[in-house]
Amino acid sequence: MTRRPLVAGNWKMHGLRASLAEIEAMGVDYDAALRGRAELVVCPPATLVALARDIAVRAGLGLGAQDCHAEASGAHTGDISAEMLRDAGAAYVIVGHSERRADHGETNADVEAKAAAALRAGLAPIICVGETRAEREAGEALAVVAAQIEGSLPSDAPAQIVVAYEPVWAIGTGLTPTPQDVADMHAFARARIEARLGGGKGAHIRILYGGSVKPANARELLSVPNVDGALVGGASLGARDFMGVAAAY
Ligand code: G2H
Repeated sequence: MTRRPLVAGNWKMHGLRASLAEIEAMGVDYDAALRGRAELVVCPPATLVALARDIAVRAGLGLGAQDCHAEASGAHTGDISAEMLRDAGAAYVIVGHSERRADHGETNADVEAKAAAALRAGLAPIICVGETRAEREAGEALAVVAAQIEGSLPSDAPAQIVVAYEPVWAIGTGLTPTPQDVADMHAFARARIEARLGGGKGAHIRILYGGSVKPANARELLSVPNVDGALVGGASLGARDFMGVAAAY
């Protein structure tokens, strides 16, 4: 089964207008050869999505956002809908990132509703799952990820959705699981995705690894079976490191 690798940059709450220069710089290195091997997507803060649209189009980069509301519009002060993000130029939206699950109390049901909203708006959701350090140490990592996949993926989701496995203890810490641990979890996740969606979709859905991915470890992590790309945080803020990760392909 051929799945086109996807490297997505999650800028989190970083980036001012001056940061658009980094997206311009990514475009320079994202030449036809690399484009033929992997898809690159940048997910800046919502304030920059519309401003990045033309740059991304010129560079052949995909554009995404980091969260959306579950409804298309309404009295929800401060929130942004998937329709608005689509209108601004996004094609992807991250949902269920562990920082949103922790900081905003988002449940699997919330994440599923956001993913469904993204799909209705024509966006591909990047649905994040992953266990905490305490859960891993308690031997619960597989059960936690299974429950997140079961609860966070809309049961009728198409194969265009993306799933990102991000062990919480590896995020922004410089720690990473062993390649064998990643291989085991991704194979498990693919089986659970198929169990949730059926119809052979599990074999088509890209499963990204996320958590302290950087140029120095990208080749090792991205060559693991069932790893179809990376969700990159800190190392996606600058063109040099982000392209250094993409160079693994
Ligand atoms: C995990 C990742 C991006 P970082 O959150 O989603 O961040 O690469 O900084 O660990």
